[in-house]
Amino acid sequence: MTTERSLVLVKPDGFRRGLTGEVLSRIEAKGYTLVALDVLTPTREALAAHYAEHEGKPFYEPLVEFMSSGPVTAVVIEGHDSIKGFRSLAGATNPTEAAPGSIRGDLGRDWGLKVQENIVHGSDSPKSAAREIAIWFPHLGS
Ligand code: IDP
Ligand code: MG
Repeated sequence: MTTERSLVLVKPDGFRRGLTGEVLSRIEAKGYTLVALDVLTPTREALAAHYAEHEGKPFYEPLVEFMSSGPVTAVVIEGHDSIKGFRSLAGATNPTEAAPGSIRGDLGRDWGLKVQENIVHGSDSPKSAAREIAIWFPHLGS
């Protein structure tokens, strides 16, 4: 059996709305293991590294503003195919289109803002996961 790690963030909207436990519960109910967990308000520097691929896009500044607006819960999860599995639990980026049953589909909505507040982040590939885990949990070797 191979294991795989993914970096999950419960974003500031999820924290403010009291949905952190609900997200963690869905991760555990799915069968993934929690490897590390931290509650913190992200710095703009950490977010610039985390979201480097989006620099220059129209939603980039609103995204960094939103993500630094309050506490997030950063989590490393583990399990076979957990990167794809968590993306499936999370649902589509746009919460209006995210399927019911998914975190974003069940718990998220469009608030008419410049950035989609969609409750969670999940790594999109093994390469992204290794890069992101090093940003949020530098003590964890990948
Ligand atoms: P993902 O979180 O589903 O992987 P990405 O394309 O990596 O989506 O975008 C990162 C985050 O930026 C999204 O989760 C969402 O909060 C925000 N975002 C992405 N695309 C848009 C957009 O077109 N308008 C507003 N916000 C967006
Ligand atoms: Mg992404």
